[in-house]
Amino acid sequence: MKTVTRSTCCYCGVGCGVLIEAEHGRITGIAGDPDHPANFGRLCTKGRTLPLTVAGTGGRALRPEMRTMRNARRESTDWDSALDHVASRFAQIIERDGPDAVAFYISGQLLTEDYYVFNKLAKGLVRTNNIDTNSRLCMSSAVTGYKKALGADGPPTCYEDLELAETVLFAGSNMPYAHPVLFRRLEDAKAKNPAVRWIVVDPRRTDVAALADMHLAIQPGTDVALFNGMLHHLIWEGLIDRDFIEAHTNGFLDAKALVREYSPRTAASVCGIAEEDLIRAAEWFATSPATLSLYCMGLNQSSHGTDKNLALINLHLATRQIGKPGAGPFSLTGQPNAMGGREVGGMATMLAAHRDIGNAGHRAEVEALWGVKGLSARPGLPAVDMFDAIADGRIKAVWIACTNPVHSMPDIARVRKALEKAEFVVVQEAFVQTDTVPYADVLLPAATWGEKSGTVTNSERRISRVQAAVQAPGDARADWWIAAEVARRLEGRLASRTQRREGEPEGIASESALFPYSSPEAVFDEHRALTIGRDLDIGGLSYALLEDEGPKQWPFVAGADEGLARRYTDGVFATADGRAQFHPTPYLGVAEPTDARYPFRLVTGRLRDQWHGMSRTGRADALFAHAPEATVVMQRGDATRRGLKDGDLVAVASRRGKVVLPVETSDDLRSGTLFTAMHWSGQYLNSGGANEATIAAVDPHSAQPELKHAAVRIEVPDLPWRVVAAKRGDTLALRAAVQPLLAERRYASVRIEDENLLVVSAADSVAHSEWVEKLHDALGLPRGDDLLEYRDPRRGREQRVAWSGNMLDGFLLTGDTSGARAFIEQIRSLAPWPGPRHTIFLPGGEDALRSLAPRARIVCNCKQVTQTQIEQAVGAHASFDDLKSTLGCGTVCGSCVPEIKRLMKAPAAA
Ligand SMILES: Nc1nc2c(c(=O)[nH]1)N[C@H]1C(S)=C(S)[C@@H](COP(=O)(O)OP(=O)(O)OC[C@H]3O[C@@H](n4cnc5c(=O)[nH]c(N)nc54)[C@H](O)[C@@H]3O)O[C@H]1N2
Ligand SMILES: Nc1nc2c(c(=O)[nH]1)N[C@H]1C(S)=C(S)[C@@H](COP(=O)(O)OP(=O)(O)OC[C@H]3O[C@@H](n4cnc5c(=O)[nH]c(N)nc54)[C@H](O)[C@@H]3O)O[C@H]1N2
Ligand code: SF4
Ligand SMILES: [Mo]
Repeated sequence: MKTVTRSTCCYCGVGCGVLIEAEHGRITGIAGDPDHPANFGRLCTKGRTLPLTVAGTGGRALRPEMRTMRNARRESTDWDSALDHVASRFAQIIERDGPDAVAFYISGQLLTEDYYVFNKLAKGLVRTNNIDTNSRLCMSSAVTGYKKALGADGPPTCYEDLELAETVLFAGSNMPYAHPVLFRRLEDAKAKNPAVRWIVVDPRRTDVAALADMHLAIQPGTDVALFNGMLHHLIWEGLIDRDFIEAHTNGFLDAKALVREYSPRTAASVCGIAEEDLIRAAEWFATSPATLSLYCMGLNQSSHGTDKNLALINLHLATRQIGKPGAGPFSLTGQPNAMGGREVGGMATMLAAHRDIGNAGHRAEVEALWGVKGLSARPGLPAVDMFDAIADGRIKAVWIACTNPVHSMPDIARVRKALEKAEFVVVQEAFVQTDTVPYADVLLPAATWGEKSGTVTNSERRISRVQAAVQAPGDARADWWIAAEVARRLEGRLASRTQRREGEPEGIASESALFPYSSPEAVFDEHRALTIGRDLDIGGLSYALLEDEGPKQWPFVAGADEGLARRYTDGVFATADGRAQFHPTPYLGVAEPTDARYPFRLVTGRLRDQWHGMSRTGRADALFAHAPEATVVMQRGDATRRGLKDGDLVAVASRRGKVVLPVETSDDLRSGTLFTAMHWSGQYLNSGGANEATIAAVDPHSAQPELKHAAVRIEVPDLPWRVVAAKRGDTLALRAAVQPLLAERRYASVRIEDENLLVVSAADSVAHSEWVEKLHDALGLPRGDDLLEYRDPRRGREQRVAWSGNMLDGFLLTGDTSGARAFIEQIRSLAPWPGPRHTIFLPGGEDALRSLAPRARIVCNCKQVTQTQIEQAVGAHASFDDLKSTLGCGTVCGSCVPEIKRLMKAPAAA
């Protein structure tokens, strides 16, 4: 029987509604929910391919696993044993070393209910505030920015403002890649009203920068100088709203005094942009009827990310671009439930429902609501400090859930060291092919998208119901359930610390006082109770209401018909005196300036079709077509000056570590800047990717690390020995087989070339023939009749071709690997080899192979349209509508539209 289940996409903070189709317990399809107010039926490439990520159980965590002795292998076990083991190890360590000797590192991808239970477990039961999340790497500067300036966390804006804004400032946000469906709404708004202006502040020329009315290609990290310079100009020209400032804000004079030093000329020169552009941007910002700023990691991931946020909010306050339709500082949330995590207070520095740990009254309120005593007043350790404390032994046990810190934290060498040192590591994961799973002493298998039920809150404070369409495979369980089961056991064991009830045995609490939940709904109801009277009051919400009436924005007080679309429309802010606060924001630069030894600035960010550590998107071969392998993007002139061309291997080295990658030249960067995508990890490379090089410097207010910028140099390693091998088959299984070999070479990279075709490239200073045999076997290349070999020792060349009938099924080349591309194309063509097998090595065979045209890059994933096809059509003067009707590109999900428009705008440059 076919079922359709209403739920949400589990990727980005847009929070699109989806309809999940399932049959016989398997997810078979997906569609955008036409009634969901975030997407009205749209989905992007990632959302559309979600069913592929949960197809099959290969690579899924299916059973609890644990090791009882250090360095032993983990063995499968049953839930009771795993849960008892986790509870008893945690209890032991807490009894021995105190509650702050344990820590929880969780995720903005958990549902609100999961998050709530973890937070209560840490703060209410263990009584440690050592619970932090990957939102520390993501949203924490936005949180401190909002709280300091407006008095409360959460954006004042809503999605409708995307349609109502007349000037849109994108600051450190690559929306076409990171928030695609919201970008569709902006595209539509601009198409309807061409007077709408887009200003983009980004050191790279992204697709939106290329399409914008103005691109301020600032030097990385200089945003504060830019915003200060803009404010200086507006004050000087009298383009600020004095009445509003007078009536509704504090601190303007301090901010004014500070920006005195930032004349447009000074600021523009710090930023490396034209003074006229800065002035024009300021005037557009101030004089537009409605200016909306959309900002993301380019502001937050900085050692002064809070100041970047505050400097931008200063501009909004000074010009009254806030609290009215189409205007305001809109922090785009990254993860699907970063907001929900903030609501339940699931971080080291906050308490439930936007309460503060340091506030005794707030602690007492939470104690009363939870029925506990003695919440810890000591702030917990934020992510970077938490891993440092694990490394130096202050924290002995850590429970990691729904995040992959050995990939995503800055300076991962430090994280690896910490996890090696830890006495006890629990990893709660849905997929096993990640860089963190090997460190688990206990692996707890989690249910994932399509299998979970609860709620999430998207970027516009809108709460949606998430529903399970199928049962989780194997023994995988919902995250809230796992946390609550351990909590119940821990409650029994820690009962001596609290008040063990008369006659109650030590061990599992038969009737849990603190964790009595039988469903996520019970958890939600408790969370709701904690919000009543707070700024995020959701007293009027329930599962039933969300299911009957659809997603709702908070606040949504009891008896309300609707949530609040826009906050602060009356000019009353959430501060004690109701006034917003200006902050003087001096420009402080980046944590690690470039110098003669490390002359390049490494910038990191996202690809269109991949999600973080790729544990999910990496399961959908189709998502590799847009960017099939890890590269480092280098400005063309910088590359030429060093004699580098596309494909040359370089080491991007910082003071902390390095990553070897092929060069990809580009005109979209300024000289001195490099870019690499954050997604690639030890699952694809011989290193852990970008974060081998990044720096763990953090913002003093938000503790958010500067993941965007590190000073690096380019080394050209001498790696003359090359291997390229490929195999057709289940790429997930092939990847699992070759991954353990990658770290053995000085360069190794896995690319997914096509559906069911995996390619491994490696390089080293000398030949490693045993490794070649290991690779041969890991790829499952044949050894008998179906292998054809050609050796030319004089030219140091070896070629192995695997056959399946008269088709090429794989190959392995060492020495001269220049023929690899031709072999790949032959496999991709799915054409039988026209002659006897051995002719493939004869001159005629080589010619036949060489004549195969290399595949061009796919721009449109849905219709498989290549860049070459689009460029040819553009060359023949096709309009956008022509392209749509002839090639079909851009007609389905629209994720490719910005790139197509860009190719049309500047065919030569692109
Ligand atoms: N496809 C895809 N979408 C995603 C995600 C994903 O993994 N893949 N992840 C989600 C998550 S969790 C997040 S947090 C968001 C992130 O969404 P974004 O923040 O929009 O994405 P990033 O690519 O990390 O960074 C945005 C831009 O910041 C620029 N930048 C770098 N340094 C600076 C600077 O100093 N100043 C300014 N102004 N700009 C700078 C980069 O060049 C980059 O283009 O995306 C969400 N959506
Ligand atoms: N250099 C650099 N580093 C960065 C960034 C950057 O821009 N540059 N961005 C940072 C940002 S903004 C973010 S948000 C982080 C993201 O970094 P991570 O949090 O490490 O990202 P994910 O790979 O999404 O990790 C989520 C994990 O949860 C697993 N999972 C999936 N579903 C479930 C489930 O239902 N339950 C459980 N328990 N597990 C599940 C997935 O398999 C995956 O391994 O990366 C940060 N790191
Ligand atoms: S924009 Fe794409 S990734 Fe984000 S929620 Fe919507 S479908 Fe998912
Ligand atoms: Mo994020």
